[in-house]
Amino acid sequence: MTDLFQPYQLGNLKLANRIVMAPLTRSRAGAGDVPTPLMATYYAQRASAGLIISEGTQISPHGKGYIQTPGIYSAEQIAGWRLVTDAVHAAGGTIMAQLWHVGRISHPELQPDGALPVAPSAVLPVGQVFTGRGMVDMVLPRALELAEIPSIIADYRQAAVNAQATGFDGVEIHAANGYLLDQFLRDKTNRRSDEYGGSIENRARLLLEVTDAVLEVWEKERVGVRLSPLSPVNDIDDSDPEPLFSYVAQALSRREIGFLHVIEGVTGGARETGHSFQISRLRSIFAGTYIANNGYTRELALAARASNSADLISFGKAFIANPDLVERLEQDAPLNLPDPATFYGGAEVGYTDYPALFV
Ligand code: 8OZ
Repeated sequence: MTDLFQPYQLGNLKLANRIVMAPLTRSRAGAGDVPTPLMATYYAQRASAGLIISEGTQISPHGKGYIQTPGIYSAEQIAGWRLVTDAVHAAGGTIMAQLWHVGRISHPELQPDGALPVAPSAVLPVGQVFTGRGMVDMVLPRALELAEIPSIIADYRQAAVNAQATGFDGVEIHAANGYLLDQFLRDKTNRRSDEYGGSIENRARLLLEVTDAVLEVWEKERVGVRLSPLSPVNDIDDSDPEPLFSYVAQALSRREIGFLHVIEGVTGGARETGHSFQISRLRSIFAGTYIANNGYTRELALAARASNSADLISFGKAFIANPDLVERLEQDAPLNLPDPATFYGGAEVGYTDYPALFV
């Protein structure tokens, strides 16, 4: 008998099952990047997940890299998120906020006053962003001054305070997918020569200082970190990821944070990367709850529990198309297929209109 559909105790939070809704950018926030009542409906529809991680929510205006992503720094945004957390809780669910700063994965047209995106170093990302007038090339970012770093950490801390004020059940720090914290971790994007660059300890410093700042706000079981050690998305790479991410997992384990949420492979793509670093090593290094992500099927999730290679399993695209994913997996019912054309932007279509089986 699998325990995939049984409750799981995460610190003092009782999750209804071991299935997690992964963070999913949907670009449907309203003016001022404020969460809307429609977003509350969408999340509440998915409240049978043991745990929902919100879509990335930017901690400051500078942390934004896509149109219509929600923020968590203004009073209006906090009020908007309150609709979401209330709706999820009323439906019996648990939801944490994903705290996000995109760093260089942005564009002046998405930044306050047309500013340059910030990054650990002025390294041009190869790729394009959608600005509202179509896809445009990314630009050379501005390297953060050493003196600016405390204000970035303060923004994360304030976002953690705001998440608490908003009724979230915890927070996940987004340190994956080539965004700001990942840009500091990996040496393709971090060329700094101060105490935030160079050695593994130095490159991990910002993530660990951000984590410590968030731990001043939240009890440790309610804090998680998301990593994607071998994912190349957003033009990121590291010359030697195994010692880097082993160090990070160990440092986070020592802080006794609640969970590590790991994208095992290429984000949204292959689980196998051909790299010699076995990501499963992180599971043994990190003492807390391990959430596995990327390309999990019902069979893989059951196998992960049977072998105890993960405590919880998160699903992304399957949750877009199946509000009742947990019930469908439990009954081995067929799944609706997600429509990529409606992943980002728009309104109800492809968002809140995917049918549930039994309602
Ligand atoms: C897809 C589109 C926009 C953002 C990530 C927050 O990769 C994202 C994201 C994904 O983590």
